[in-house]
Parts: sequence; C-alpha cells; structure tokens
Amino acid sequence: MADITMYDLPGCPYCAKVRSKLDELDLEYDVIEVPRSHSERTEVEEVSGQTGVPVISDEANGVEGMSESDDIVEYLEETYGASA
Ligand SMILES: N[C@@H](CCC(=O)N[C@@H](CS)C(=O)NCC(=O)O)C(=O)O
Repeated sequence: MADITMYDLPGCPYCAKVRSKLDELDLEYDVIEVPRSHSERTEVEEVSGQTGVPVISDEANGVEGMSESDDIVEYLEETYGASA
C-alpha cells in the first residue's frame, strides 16, 4: 500500500490535474474511485469533511483529506518536487 491515497472520479478534470502531477513526480499512490452519487461518497466525506474530489491523504506526512486540486498540486510540488 502506498503512502499517498487519491480519491478520484473518472472524467473529472480536476482529478486529472492531480494525477498528472503525481505521475510527473513519479510518486506511488493508491486510487479510490468515488461513486458518482454524492450521497454515497461516505469514505471521502469521512476523511475530508466534504464530498468533492480530488482529495488526497499522505500518511508519510500526516496529511489526511486534503481537497482543492490547486492546493494538492502545490503541496505535492513543495513536498516532492525538485526544490523540496
Ligand atoms: N475547486 C475544486 C473543484 C473540484 C470539482 O468541482 N470536482 C467535481 C468533480 S470534477 C466534484 O466532485 N464536484 C462535487 C463537489 O464539489 O461537491 C478543485 O479544484 O478541486
């Protein structure tokens, strides 16, 4: 199991942006696909307090349920990018 878990929805452009950054940084991550129905997105709601995706957790750094694709991309770059 990888340290990073991403909550994802196929076809979601914001999720694609985050996946692209994870791949660019060559990071290992597990993907959990959330249901299309918001009322069924219980797991992502438990970790992040909301039902939108993308969301990531990063056990290695004590990050649980980070949402907002721009914040996630910035976090990944700052934590794992060339200047980290
Ligand atoms: N500002 C958010 C937008 C994310 C967003 O709109 N995600 C869609 C799927 S593509 C979603 O889950 N919307 C439902 C919601 O926000 O509750 C981001 O950049 O992460």
